[in-house]
Amino acid sequence: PQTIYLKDYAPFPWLIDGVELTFRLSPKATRVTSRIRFRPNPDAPSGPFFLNGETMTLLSARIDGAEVQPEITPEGLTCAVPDGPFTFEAEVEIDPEANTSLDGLYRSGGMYCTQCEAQGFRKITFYPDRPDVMAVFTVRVESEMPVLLSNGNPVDQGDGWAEWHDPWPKPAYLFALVAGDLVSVPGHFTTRSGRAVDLNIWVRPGDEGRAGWALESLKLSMRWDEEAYGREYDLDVFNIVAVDDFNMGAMENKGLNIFNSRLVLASPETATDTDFERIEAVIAHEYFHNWTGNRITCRDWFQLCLKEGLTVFRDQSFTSDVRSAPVKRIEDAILLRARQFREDQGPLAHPVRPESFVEINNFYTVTVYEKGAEIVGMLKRLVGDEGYRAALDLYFDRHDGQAVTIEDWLKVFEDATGRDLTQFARWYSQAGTPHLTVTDAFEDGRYTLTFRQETAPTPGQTEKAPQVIPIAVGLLGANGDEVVPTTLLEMTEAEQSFTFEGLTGKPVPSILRGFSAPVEITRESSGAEKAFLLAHDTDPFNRWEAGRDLARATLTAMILEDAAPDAGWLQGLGAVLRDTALDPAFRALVLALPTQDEMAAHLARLGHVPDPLRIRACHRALREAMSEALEDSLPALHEDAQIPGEYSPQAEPAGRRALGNAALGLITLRDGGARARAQFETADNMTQSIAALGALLAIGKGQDQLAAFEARWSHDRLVMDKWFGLQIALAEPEEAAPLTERLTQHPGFDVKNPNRVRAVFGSLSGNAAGFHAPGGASYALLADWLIRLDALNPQTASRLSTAFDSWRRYDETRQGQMRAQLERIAGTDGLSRDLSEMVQRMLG
Ligand code: DPP
Ligand code: ZN
Repeated sequence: PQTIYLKDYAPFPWLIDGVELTFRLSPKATRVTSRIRFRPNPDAPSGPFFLNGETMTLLSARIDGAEVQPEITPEGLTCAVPDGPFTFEAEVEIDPEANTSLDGLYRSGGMYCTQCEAQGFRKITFYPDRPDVMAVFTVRVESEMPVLLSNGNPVDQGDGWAEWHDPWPKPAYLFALVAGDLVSVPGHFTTRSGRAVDLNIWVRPGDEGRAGWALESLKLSMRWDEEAYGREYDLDVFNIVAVDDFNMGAMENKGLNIFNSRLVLASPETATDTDFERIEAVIAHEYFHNWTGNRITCRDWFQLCLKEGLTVFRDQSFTSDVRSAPVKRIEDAILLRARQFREDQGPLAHPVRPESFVEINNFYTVTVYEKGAEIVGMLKRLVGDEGYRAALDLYFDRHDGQAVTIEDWLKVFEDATGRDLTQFARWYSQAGTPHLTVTDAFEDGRYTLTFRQETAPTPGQTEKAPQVIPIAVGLLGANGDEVVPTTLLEMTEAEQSFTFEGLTGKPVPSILRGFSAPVEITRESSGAEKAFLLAHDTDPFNRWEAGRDLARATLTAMILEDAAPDAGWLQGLGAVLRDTALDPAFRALVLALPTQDEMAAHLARLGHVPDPLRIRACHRALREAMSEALEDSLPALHEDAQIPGEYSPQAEPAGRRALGNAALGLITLRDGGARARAQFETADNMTQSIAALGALLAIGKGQDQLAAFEARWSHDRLVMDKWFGLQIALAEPEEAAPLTERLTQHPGFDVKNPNRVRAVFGSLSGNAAGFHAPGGASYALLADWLIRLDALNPQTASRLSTAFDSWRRYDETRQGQMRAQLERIAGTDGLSRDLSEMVQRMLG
């Protein structure tokens, strides 16, 4: 397979004045006719006329009405064309039924739908399938299906057909079409300038009762984008369709978002609080793409973070505003560290803007998305709220209707604020997590903090240059008062000191408040200082962070030195838990330990070879110690979460349930499961039900409840994903592989449904001790299924293969076992470009 390089970018030699498409839908033989008006691009060097096109049959082609015979390759067609403007027409046949890749036009549960990002449109018709070619589309759909949708506004419809017109020029990756037996949950929104917009959430008949939350979330997002960014919606309709078989979470097609049904459908009985929050955030995310992604798009796929980093940052800000900002920040930091720092530590590390790829679908990563969002957050911190708003206004003014680059993005910040971002731009080009080492000194009322930054080598990048790191710092006095409020230090050198004058005593520093940069930090400080911050820090993030550091330190000591759990930390934890002035959601986060995988990463960073079974045992022992030490506080926390009346997924009750269920998990370690069984029996919502089931499974009980759960929910795909996933995630180490294998024989297992496959195999690799259980059975099982899945759905196979990316962390035996599986996959005939690129990089 060919490697594509950022440095080779060249514009397409033609512009498109209009695209007309007609679809005659048929399960195995859909006809697509296209009429595309090309004209030479005055800003591009001339070149051959090449249109992407794969897995389709060309029936006929014409240029300006005259039949032509293009040359066809597996990648597309070339053809001689006139010097000036011309019209290209083609008729092709495609087979949606046979399309198990879920990329292009395919069938899901009897409906037709599309997924074109990044390069699915080339499976639909011959076209310059690249984001910098933007065009106005008119689409006619012919089908006996009752609901026929495409992008933009409806033009007209009749029996068996419908026509749509999207007035906004867009790249092909934002094209969408849906045809199915669907019903809508309708709504209305009036934009601030008075445009009336019809909203529809389209679902399968029977699911209407589960779409209300998505609709409310959409309205909330539309209003928020007007208020926070001054961005209004720009069409007469906004449609969202829920689809069961979908590789991604959701897709921002212009005016016709297509969603994985798990991110649309929710009712109290079927979805957890976390599901509700996630739906709200993803609805917002896709909606926000209407401006950041659609109106302004990416010049090429190397610029993916331009739209994704910014749009993630926007959805994070939205969630902070409509829920709790400190809680959201902590949740985002947990995710970033667990997944993005892990990616940075291994063979898949890459810059937020990569410089080459084989398969672009392999770069929809936590680095591009989450670290990309962190970069936007740092920019905002550096230029301030007003500077940020001015830069964004300039971005929308200057680039509306264009396909642009990270350079264009940074330039608007430079022009709007006068700041030079040359060094800052390294955040986009340099891979890896910067590591800060901090020391301090106090003399004569002067307090000095000294930082050293270092980034470990990553594949293809051995030398790292210093980055601009915004470090928010506050100083606390001995009595807990804040003597210096939060101050933003801007680090630009490899080593740099900052001094605070006029202090009466040596302060306690609170460093990297609000997680002001996506870096790791090492500071030799006493447990007493952390305990002090856990009790007193005015910055909620660092208060949580202090507790997290202590938890990690005590776990590390237990693992490496057989130490007893740290009594001081347990005491501090108790004080936080009982502090009713603190948000319950925050307290729940303080109660959560670093995951076993994070502990493995942490030990590896310290130069140890992690033993997953030992980590699991110590993790368990620490939870038992927590259960005992906090015994007096836990029941009240659990009882406070039994909220009478109608269920609400809003932040406040959800936070109480999060804390109550964290308490339940600990109580269950000592009460034999009595409380959890009672909760399972009486639960009237999924949050309570699944938490009780999880608490029981975690102590090796709950088999009856598991059976009852299955009996109740076997008809419901989304709920059954939880059933499949939870038992694998919580299986005993030696049970994980055999249980997973048995569940693949379950009648409800469907290798063609990505949600089900992820529920099963994502949970296997998420069960750290189970995945790494001695003997390597889990490795072999996952590899078997990756090979099988790859033949059907390369994108999902490739994504799941990242379970192996930490293989070099482990002992020789495990390394050998994992490497053997990676090599077995690599040696498989006919492997997809997706999976082969991933295994090659991991073997690297
Ligand atoms: N639909 C995916 C997302 O919104 C890819 N654009 O992130
Ligand atoms: Zn996105």
